[in-house]
Amino acid sequence: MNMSCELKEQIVALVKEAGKVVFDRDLAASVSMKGDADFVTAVDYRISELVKSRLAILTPDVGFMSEEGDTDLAARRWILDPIDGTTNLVYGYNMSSVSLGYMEDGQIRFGVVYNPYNGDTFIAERGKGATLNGVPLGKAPDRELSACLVEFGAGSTQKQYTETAFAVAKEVFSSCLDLRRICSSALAICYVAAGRLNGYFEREIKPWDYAAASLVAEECGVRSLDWSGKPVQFDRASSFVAGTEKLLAFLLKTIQKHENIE
Ligand code: LIP
Repeated sequence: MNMSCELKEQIVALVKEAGKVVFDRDLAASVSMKGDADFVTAVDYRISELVKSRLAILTPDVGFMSEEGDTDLAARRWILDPIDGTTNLVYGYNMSSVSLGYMEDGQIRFGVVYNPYNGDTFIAERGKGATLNGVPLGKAPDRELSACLVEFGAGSTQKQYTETAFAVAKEVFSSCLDLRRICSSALAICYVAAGRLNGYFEREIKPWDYAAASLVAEECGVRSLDWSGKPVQFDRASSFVAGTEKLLAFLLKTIQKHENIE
């Protein structure tokens, strides 16, 4: 699909409109459980419905995949995380995002990640760079290990990976400047692109967590890989590691030592 400037503007406006739903206190307070330690709120559902219905009008020939129940694997599809950082939303932590990526033939072509709490808007188009709030992001800074801040991703529903995740985290903490847990994967990956963080790892996340953000990162020279070092795919859950060059090599080596991946 050739996206016109007008369509891109409409998509960004839609994501921002959808993000404002987080401020609806009644919807945010309507919380249910999808599983152990796995929250969903009426905000997630409202955003998913809003974005799906508008995209059906704007791009009727494009499929739709969303965290909240849409499993379309069409070659051309939108990939939405209505709220990435739902636990943060439930706890009033003010660190969540709406993440929407457009995929065609196995590649993300366009992506928007929006944090409604501070207005941060990351936009990327394949081959044309990435912006934060309209300002172009250059190449992410390739810091020395001792100067790297790293997002330690460990989903509350993924306790089975505790030993591995914390073994890797312990080593990363010892060698790098510090760890962070902002707990919105999409924002963490965009933060790596913007130099606010330098890397991120997590044993298992879903395509909607990284689809849009991985393009923002790629346009800033940051690769998104699975824990065996292959580029991530967008049709199933995946292990995930992203980082600037020196840090990425260290993260992969550390991960593979603890995972015994050849
Ligand atoms: C969450 C992430 C978080 C990650 C969790 C989970 P949700 O997504 O963004 O950073 O650690 O594994 O996937 O459920 O809030 O959309």
